[in-house]
Amino acid sequence: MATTSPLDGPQGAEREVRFWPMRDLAGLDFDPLLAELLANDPVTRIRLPQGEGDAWLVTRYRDVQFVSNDPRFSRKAVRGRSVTRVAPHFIPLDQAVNFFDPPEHTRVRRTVAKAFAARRMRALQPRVQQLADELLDAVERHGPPADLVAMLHAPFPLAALSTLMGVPPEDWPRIDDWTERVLSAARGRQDSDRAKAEMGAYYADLLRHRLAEPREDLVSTLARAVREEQATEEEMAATAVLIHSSGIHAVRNNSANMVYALLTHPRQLDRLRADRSLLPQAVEELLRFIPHRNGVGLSRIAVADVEVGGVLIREGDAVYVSYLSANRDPAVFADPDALDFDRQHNPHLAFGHGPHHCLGASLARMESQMMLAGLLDRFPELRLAVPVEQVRWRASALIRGPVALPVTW
Ligand code: FLV
Ligand code: FLV
Repeated sequence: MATTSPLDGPQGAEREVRFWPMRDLAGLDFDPLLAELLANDPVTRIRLPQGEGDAWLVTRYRDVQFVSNDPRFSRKAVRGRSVTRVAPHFIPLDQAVNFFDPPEHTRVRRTVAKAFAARRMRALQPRVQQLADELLDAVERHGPPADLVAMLHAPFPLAALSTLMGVPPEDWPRIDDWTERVLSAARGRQDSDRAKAEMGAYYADLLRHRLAEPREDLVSTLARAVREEQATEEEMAATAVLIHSSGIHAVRNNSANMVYALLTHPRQLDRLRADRSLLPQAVEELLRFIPHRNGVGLSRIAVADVEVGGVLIREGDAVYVSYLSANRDPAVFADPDALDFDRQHNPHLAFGHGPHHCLGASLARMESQMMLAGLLDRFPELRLAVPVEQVRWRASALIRGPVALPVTW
């Protein structure tokens, strides 16, 4: 009797390709296509609105971990290839750390890894707390209603990252403008590419200044790596652009999403108010639960034939993983669609997995905890100032978040 294996099914080009059109979703709704694929078609072919050709999309937790941690899936091989994607342009510059593979990746990442270690973040805590306190003071002085995006979520990570990098306050508005243009699917390729190039040139210049006159900041750390020939100026400028813009944009939107999620899940909010020691695990659960982005981010290219979840992926194929769907996989998370601050087992992948795992995870956690703690302490009656349907969400966004978050107390 012949045995059948999953590999006997239709492979590669013979498989149906699903078009994923990237419609704006309401609130923090989970993308219905991701939910369906996770349940029924965990390794599938997709086509996104921009770029060329098709790609694989991997949605289950185990398979996502496997692909993001296996050297046969290359980021370097994506450079210069017009892989099907959500944004018209590539977010990173070619020489940024997320476009390298080990061992080169290890060399580039090592230049900054120590500066982002949990221990260093704890040393930075008082300064970052002061930035948060100043913004929260201003919210109190302003009085209700107030827009938390404008008054807290947007300025806080801009100030925190810029202080860490060593970018002077007079340049923050330019950094802010470049960040919004680089991390957008809606501006068009030319404008986003120009913003990315301008921000890269800004950092190349700042690196030269710090090479001449080092200070106690991250740009000086990057400049030292150039001087000691651990990395090139182009690699360090591109990596600075990635760290700065991603760090601002992800925390800005995700922390607003966290507050929105709390204000629309009153039982969990009450639970947290009643037991403030839950805050760290509440932040982890919010990271798991919130669908951080639309679609998928940066792909990888298979550099050999590899079987994933019983499907043969061919050398040269582009592969995406979804950390969002992995975070809702019922094989790992009981009742995955529930926001539950008492969840005991929460190995979420909100910061990715493998060698490219988010460098700024400790800083992001610290910033999110500070913002939520400050809001809970100061505004015990915090609530939305408008009906929930009137909260407006970023259109054609890569990273999801509210345009404004009007609250009262
Ligand atoms: O840094 C990356 C990133 C950040 C983020 O907030 C969302 C993402 O989808 C990504 C990504 O896909 C790749 C990155 O390097
Ligand atoms: O959203 C994306 C993104 C965010 C980011 O902070 C860094 C990135 O490299 C990316 C990316 O490559 C693709 C995205 O859609």
